[in-house]
Amino acid sequence: MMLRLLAPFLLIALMGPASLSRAAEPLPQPRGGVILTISGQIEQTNAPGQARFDREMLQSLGKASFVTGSEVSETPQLFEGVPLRAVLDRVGARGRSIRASALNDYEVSIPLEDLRFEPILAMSVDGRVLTMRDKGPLWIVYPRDAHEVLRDVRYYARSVWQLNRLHVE
Ligand SMILES: Nc1nc2c(c(=O)[nH]1)N[C@H]1C(S)=C(S)[C@@H](COP(=O)(O)O)O[C@H]1N2
Ligand SMILES: [Mo]
Repeated sequence: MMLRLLAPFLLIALMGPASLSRAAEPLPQPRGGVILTISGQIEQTNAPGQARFDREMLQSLGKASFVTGSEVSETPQLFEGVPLRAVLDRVGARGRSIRASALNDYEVSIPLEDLRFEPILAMSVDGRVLTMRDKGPLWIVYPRDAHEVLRDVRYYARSVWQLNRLHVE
């Protein structure tokens, strides 16, 4: 009797955290053009060994924005996009670092500790959607003006523009 009463609660307790996490939902197929492909140590895929995202899928993961100066512009600009953390959570990334690559084959390794600075995948700057011509469609941007330590070539080098691939390792 007792067990029958408790069973539903036990079930909920067992399912709880995993079923609430967005990473548990299967990743849909992109309907628009793929602008970001994630590979490596990830739990969610929608192509063999890869998680592919179109713009809408990325936007559905959340919004983040900040105003900051950068290597590109000392005049502070408004960067808007999706938190890098939300994207990595969505694919169930498990690793220590990500290798970020760009359309121009630039590549850099970003330690996952950097997520503490809440970098974003910027999709627009000062309200203008980023095109490939101006460092889009995705640009990893750190909130430099919020943390003195980010004023460093290490982080500038991790500010990958024309980003199109992330490999979790
Ligand atoms: N796609 C891409 N992103 C990149 C780079 C690059 O060559 N290609 N260079 C990096 C380096 S080393 C720095 S210091 C900053 C500076 O960007 P800037 O050359 O536009 O000033 O961008 C980083 N992001
Ligand atoms: Mo650099």
